[in-house]
Amino acid sequence: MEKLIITAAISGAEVTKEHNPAVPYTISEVVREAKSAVEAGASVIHLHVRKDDGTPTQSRDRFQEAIDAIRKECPDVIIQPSTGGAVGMSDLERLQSTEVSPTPEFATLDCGTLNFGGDEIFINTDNTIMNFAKIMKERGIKPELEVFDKGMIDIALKVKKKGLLVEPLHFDFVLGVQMTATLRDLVFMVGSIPAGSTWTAAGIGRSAFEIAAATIIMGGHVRVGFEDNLYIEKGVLAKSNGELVAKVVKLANILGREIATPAEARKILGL
Ligand code: KMH
Ligand code: ZN
Repeated sequence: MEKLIITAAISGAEVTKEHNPAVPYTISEVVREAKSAVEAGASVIHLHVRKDDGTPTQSRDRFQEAIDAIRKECPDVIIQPSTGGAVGMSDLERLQSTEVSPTPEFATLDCGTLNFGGDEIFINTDNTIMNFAKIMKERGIKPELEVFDKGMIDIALKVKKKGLLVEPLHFDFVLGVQMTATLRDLVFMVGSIPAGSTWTAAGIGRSAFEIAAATIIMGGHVRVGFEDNLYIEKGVLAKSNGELVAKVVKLANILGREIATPAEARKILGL
């Protein structure tokens, strides 16, 4: 089986220090969390940035600052900026994360609109998705197709039909936001993507490690991190993203799956 790529989603845009005091806001906190994840075995950092007070931002300058600072400590890691940003941001605002230098090799592409809790709606119209895909293709950025339910796989395949996505596709199944996060859901999602695609799965909240274990067995790749889950076990907050990544490494060791280095992850993903 292919080696396991672990993505650390170190901060997200929605979780705060009130949820877990280790959620990073400042550049030095972002570097601390990225470094802890990489040292534990992550080869990809999924990156959101914040202002120092924790407010989410898609500012090009803030992304540049964070990426440059992470690079100094973790020169080889794959940095995957978010183009999702936070609920309510405009498309132009969100795309700024792809305008850093050098151009990112990898970035997220959200493939549909979804309920994000309470009155929040994360809007991704067909035109938004196609425009993001076109820009990412022109800039040579590989999209990680963020799919929060099966319909979003179908939207991604529609975008591919228009020639805006290059195969092999890479999907990230985000389970536990819009759809539930059961093993049946995971098997259904994996069976719904084109042969030859690669995939990562992220279980939100309490499903994180159950989804991780199933994914390791099924040959997919795993995403964990504060964006998705703040607890290392029931009722115990994780001290760092590194602690969450280390738990996935432990599961992989038990289940006999080796961990990919960033160079190996680049090969597997075709970056
Ligand atoms: N914060 C969510 C609204 C992504 O990074 O592309 C969007 C998100 C997905 O986190
Ligand atoms: Zn994200």
